[in-house]
Amino acid sequence: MNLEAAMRLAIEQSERVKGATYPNPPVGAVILDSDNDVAGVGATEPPGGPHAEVLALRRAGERAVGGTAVVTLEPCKHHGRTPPCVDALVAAGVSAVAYAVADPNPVAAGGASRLADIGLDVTAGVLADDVASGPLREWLHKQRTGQPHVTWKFATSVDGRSAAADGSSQWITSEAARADVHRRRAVADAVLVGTGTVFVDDPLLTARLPDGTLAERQPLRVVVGEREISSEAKVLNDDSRTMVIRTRDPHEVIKALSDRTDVLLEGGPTLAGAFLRAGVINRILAYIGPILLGGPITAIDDVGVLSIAHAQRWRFDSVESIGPDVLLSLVPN
Ligand code: AOF
Ligand code: ZN
Repeated sequence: MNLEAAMRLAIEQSERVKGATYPNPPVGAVILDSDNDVAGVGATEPPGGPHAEVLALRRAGERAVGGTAVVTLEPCKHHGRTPPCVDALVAAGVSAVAYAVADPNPVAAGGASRLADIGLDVTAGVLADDVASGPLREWLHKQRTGQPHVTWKFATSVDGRSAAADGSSQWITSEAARADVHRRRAVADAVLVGTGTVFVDDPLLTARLPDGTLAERQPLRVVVGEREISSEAKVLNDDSRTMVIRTRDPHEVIKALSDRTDVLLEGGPTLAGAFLRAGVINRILAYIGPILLGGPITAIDDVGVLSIAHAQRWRFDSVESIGPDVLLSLVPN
């Protein structure tokens, strides 16, 4: 197996633990033996547990000797909650290390040059863009800015409506698209709605499996706004924890969520507009159903654009079909 194929496997490993490692990054690692066959794989355990490399080395055992470690993040050289991965790699006898992105955390960084100094063959940047825009996107954003990464998710008709004129909105997108949203809730750190959505839709905001049962991991549920919500609101039930933030100022909300890495904003149109105007949305996920609704209820209110010259311009970073619907992913241009 070549380095890129091994890195794809490491990315797959990291995606399996996405959401379970924060505030630590979801890292994937693959150990190739001296014939370049896969000897072991691993992914970061929840904080305090072993890093990806250590698990992959454990599984590879003696086959790591003279082999290559392929890791989505530069191996750490610090004693944190766990000992340095560079020491584990050297002790296991690997002769080469390839990684995708450098560790921006000043405490952990420097592993690559340490390994090179010891005489290992070190390759940086393997599939770096795939990793940086994929499994490590939210964590890298948090490291760079100190703020959580915010994804705004919404579902609309082809003509941008989130409900029919009478307010009915079940269902604009298919079961398959809704299942995708639940999978994303299960890997998010927090799921956010405004009080308006609680009044209108009374959502549970939990991550559920297709049979309706609760997923193993539940995000923190967050309700934002100045109005009091009913103590009977479903979002306050015992299925997961819920935080109520008594402000509509997006910057205040971000500040209150500063210990989070990956926040999923699920609306409604007023809150999403405020977040877009404040420039605190880092990714948009638009689920679009093949239906037309017309009428006044749009997915988003005012985004502060009065003229086309001031339009918010984004870039599609992926377009995929989900059952009969499409999912557009956008990132800032
Ligand atoms: C790696 N492999 O799988 C991960 C790394 O608190 P600690 O000791 O667990 O260290 C957390 C830091 O280590 C984290 O901020 C990041 O810089 C790095 N994470 N490093 O070599 C891994 N998860
Ligand atoms: Zn480490």
